Amino acid sequence: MSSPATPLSRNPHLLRWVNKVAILCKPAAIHWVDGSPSEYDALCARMVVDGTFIKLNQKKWPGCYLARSDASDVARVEDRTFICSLSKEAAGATNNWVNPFEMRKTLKARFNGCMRGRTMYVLPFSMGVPGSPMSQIGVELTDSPYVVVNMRIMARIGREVFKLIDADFKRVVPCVHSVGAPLMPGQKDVAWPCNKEKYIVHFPETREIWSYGSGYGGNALLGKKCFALRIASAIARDEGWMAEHMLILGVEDPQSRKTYVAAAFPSACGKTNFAMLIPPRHYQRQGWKIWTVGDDIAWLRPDSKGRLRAINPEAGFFGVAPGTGAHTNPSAMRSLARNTIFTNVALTDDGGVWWEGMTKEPPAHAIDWKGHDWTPAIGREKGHPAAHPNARFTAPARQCPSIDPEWEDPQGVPIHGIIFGGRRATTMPLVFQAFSWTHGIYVGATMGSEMTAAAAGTIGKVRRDPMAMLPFCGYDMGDYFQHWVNMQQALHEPPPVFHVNWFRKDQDGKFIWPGFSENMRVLQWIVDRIQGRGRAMNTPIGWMPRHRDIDWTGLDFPVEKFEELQQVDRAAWKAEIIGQGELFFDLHASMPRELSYEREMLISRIRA
Ligand code: TSX
Ligand code: MN
Repeated sequence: MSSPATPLSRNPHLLRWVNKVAILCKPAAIHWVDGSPSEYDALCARMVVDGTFIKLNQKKWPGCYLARSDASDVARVEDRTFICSLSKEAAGATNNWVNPFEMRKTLKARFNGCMRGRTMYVLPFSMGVPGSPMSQIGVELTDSPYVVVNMRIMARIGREVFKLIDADFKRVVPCVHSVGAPLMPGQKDVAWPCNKEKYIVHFPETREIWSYGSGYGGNALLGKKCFALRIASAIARDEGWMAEHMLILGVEDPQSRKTYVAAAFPSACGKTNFAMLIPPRHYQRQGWKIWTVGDDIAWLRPDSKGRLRAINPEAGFFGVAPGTGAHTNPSAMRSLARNTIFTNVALTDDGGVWWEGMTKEPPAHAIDWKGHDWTPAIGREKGHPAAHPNARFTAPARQCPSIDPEWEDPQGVPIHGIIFGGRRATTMPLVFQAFSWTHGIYVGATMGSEMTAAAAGTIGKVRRDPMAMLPFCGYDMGDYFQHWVNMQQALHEPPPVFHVNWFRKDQDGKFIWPGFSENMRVLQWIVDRIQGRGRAMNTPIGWMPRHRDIDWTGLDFPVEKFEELQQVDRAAWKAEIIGQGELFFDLHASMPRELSYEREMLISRIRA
């Protein structure tokens, strides 16, 4: 066996760049990542010794580890996320822009010597199956072994990717990551090194990513949000495809026909739960089945016949643990039962993990995500949860019981419909279908969620998150909408667009819709509409099902309740349209005219 210091690539551009970054960051060693199981096991074992990882009870949690982050490094840092295009206008009003020359100077100072005393890993990765025409390749230079092992679950990494790079298969996106915590000679390391100053920087024009100061999730696993969304969205715009914050699922009907949809929801709407939905019993008996392709990101591209096809560029799920349990998402629970890395969940006395919502009964005692003793009484009295609300599991997608047999098809799966959604207590009905592609774009562009737990005075206020892409678009949002409009030209038949809301409440503040498995009834109506057999009525906001257009077998959901759920309240919609207008104000310079026309038409229909 050769030493990890031996380069695994002969590509001169790659070798030169690795050398250049090493001279800047001054690591103590370089490790070329081959992606093998033995390398993974050795890195995990090393992290157990160093205190970064706790090996869980292998009888109950085979192949699983727990990491606890620094208490200050627990989530993405949007205010420290930068898009450094040449012009400020290209980045747009909703992104943090810094002049790229200024930023390069800042980064050079920060990265100078930042890896002292650490190993720099050369981590090649493919987003999408290696060699697929829809895939993209990157190399992340990182001083975090935690990043290497997480990336091995979330992406395709190692030798086979180096092979593609050496064959000059495609352009490589260079990514540099440091936790920003150099070690002086003799200095003892901490379990979770990081720096209080953080920079998550994207150069969309030169297609580079530089990340400094954080070891957590989207800040550090650069293939995910930084590459597969921010950089990929800019590449996709240039090349005529789309990088979207969407799950992909396939609905198999009793005739064994599969209809695929891609769906975008803001955070805290249960996107992963929806991607792994289990149909109610009566649907299962009839032969309905939901197949999961992805739970977070979709790359969509028209094929030579003008049909939209999509891949999930990821290989794993980096899911929020709290709220995930046998009742809300049994498929996720089976996905994370082995070979999973947990971050910031609680450790139970029997060497297992626990988080709020995993089971109804909390354990009598646990070690919380900060490493302190925890009991349900402490949870209640001090309001301290056992797991951090943003605690995560990193689990291989292939372990999901509902993973689609086609999920790794290099050509992607056909996309027959698009769904947008939000968390709205009022105004938004359970489901409607947009009148057209451009109306669908308007629906996606104006979508939003009500804030559940927020600063005083903001509860109930709608936070607009167009296509769930506000934090993830690598260029101006108005230009992004224009790209959606332009995509119609490449599509033989643009997919129908739907809007759903599982969260409407009644006068007593109770959820009207049972949600979860019962969402299958909505999916069936959507599939029926896509296949041209579903019935609907024309309303001012779109096509909507009547009570009789939905299959209610096995659920007592009376027509009056359904009408409350589907009600289009004109007064509420007038206020809604005014709220939607704020977005047009912020983005007026680049907003496509098509969307202004859609707004005018909506106003006319509501007024009529
Ligand atoms: O994920 C959710 N989905 C989608 C499932 C496929 N959640 C959890 C959201 C937090 C991340 C939901 N919560 C859903 C939903 O459809 N609906 C609700 C709201 C709700 C919560 C509890 C009940 C009903 C609705 N309980 C009872 O009706 C008993
Ligand atoms: Mn996401």
